[in-house]
Amino acid sequence: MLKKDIEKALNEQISIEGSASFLYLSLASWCDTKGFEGSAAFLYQQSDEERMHMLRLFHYINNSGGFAVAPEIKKQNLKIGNLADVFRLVYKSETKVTESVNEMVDLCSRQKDFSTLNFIQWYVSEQYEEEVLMKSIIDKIELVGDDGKGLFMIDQYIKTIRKQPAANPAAAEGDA
Ligand code: OFO
Repeated sequence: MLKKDIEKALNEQISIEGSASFLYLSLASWCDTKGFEGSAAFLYQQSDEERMHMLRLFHYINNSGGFAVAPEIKKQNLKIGNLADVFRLVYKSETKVTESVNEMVDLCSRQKDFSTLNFIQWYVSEQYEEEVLMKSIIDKIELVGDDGKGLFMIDQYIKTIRKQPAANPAAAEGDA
């Protein structure tokens, strides 16, 4: 049975993953309408992935005697000038997710909830991989600056990125 404060924190994590999913959908839309079709495809895929992260939490909470709550969709006012801005927003969102995952780890350790601690480890690995990937994309975009040809090439490269979810034994548990 989940402790109330663990259930609350897991539900907050659902909300954070849901926000990331919708943020990536908005960013995909921007890319789609600016000719960055590779980045759009990548971000649509990332948006789906974040939804899966959310569902994984849903199943875990409900399977553990808690009650998973669907998050509210908040309107996003984004200021995007170029492709670098898009991936800076992605990176910022990922660091926010990482912070909250780390807080979950801390809470589970303090509460000695080793089952949830084990479950949340998958997110720790996933976040590490996401941050490294997004940072490497930003580095490449910054290398070419405003050069149209360079941005086109990078967009083509981004299209080829097929991220594998983090490998962790806990991944199978509560898998959506
Ligand atoms: Fe689920 O936020 Fe990153 O992966």
